[in-house]
Amino acid sequence: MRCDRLWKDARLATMAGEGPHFAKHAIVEGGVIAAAEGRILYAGPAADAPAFEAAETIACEGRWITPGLIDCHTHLVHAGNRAHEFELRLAGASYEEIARAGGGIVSTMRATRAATEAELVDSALPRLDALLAEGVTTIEIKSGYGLTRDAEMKMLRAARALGEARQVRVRTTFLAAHALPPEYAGNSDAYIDAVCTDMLPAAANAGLVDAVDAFCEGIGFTPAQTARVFDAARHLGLPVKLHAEQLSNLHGAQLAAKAGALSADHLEHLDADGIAAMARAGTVATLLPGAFYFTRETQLPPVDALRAANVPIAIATDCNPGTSPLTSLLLAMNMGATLFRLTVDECLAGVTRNAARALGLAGETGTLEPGKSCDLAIWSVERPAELVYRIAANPLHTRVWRGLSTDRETLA
Ligand code: DI6
Ligand code: FE
Repeated sequence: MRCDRLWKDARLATMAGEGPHFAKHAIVEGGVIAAAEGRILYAGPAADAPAFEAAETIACEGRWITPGLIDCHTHLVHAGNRAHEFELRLAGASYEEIARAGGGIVSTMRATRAATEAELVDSALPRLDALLAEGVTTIEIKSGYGLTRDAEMKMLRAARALGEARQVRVRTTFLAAHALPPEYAGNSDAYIDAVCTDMLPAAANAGLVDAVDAFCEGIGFTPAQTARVFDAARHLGLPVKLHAEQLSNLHGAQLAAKAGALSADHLEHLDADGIAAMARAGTVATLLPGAFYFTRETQLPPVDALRAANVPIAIATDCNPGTSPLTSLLLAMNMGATLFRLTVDECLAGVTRNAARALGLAGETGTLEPGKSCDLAIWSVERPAELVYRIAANPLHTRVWRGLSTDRETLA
């Protein structure tokens, strides 16, 4: 059988199959992967492989191959930074106090509105490159710092442009319901009107929106307002996700699950009813340990209960200037294990198969299976646990996106 490329002498963590995400059947010693036209033809034991005639063969010398990593929750596109607020917090101010005093998300909004699309792309590229250098092949990028129709669309165009500038799959998420812009002070329902009837339809009609998100929180929007945003998304045929139960329990996860959400994210204050609703709907629980760490949160997400209910768990960086200025998905995995007591298997599934599902991409990427995009991360490690165990180390050997090695581009 002919193929374009063949990776041989590899050890595979395919992340495929049912049940425990990283069980024995997902591990292949003496593995090969064959790809043609950017798709996986075969990933499994060399002993069982068809006789491939490859245009190019790559010797992996026993290295481990995982699916390319997926960062399924980021606010990668934004202008400026919030180092000053970090200093205020070190001096004792809380995130909510800073937000209520006109800082927080609104301060990034001002900088983002003032930036051109090209400036947004330029400032996001080093963050994107840091993630790609760790084997990320798919990334979600949210709007939410423009908070006008044009500024939100500018952010989403910048996100799309990042996907052109680098060899990476970008999924955009419309998050205009992130914070109340000052021009609507005291009138949040009118802002939600604008989000639902003007901003979202315009961005969606321009092809800029892959999913719709909101910040359901005391300092964000109410469940009723969130439900209106979800209705508008449904009318446009767009999937939804939600920032839920980060600072308090407004039962956002239940609302999201009832709307068939791809994911509910953060979830420190999630309760049993929320977990049951997510389990019924198949909604992914995206945990964001970088935000937990950076805000010095003490309320842990209910990991044991999520596990018991078989809710799929994803892990993401939440890369944003206010609560998670983090551009390492490997460190997010380490934090997921250290802070949330996730297992190595859960951490790996959280940045591959379950992250794909959180983006509606389960059929496209996230496991090493025939038919999927040939997105690979090839690692110089002895065992996959090293990917989770090390702090600020990067054992990536080669990143492969759609069958093409991109190591020279991203690591040069
Ligand atoms: N939750 C978060 O952690 C980020 N957004 C959200 O809804 C914070 C965004 C920021 O502070 O800039
Ligand atoms: Fe976020």
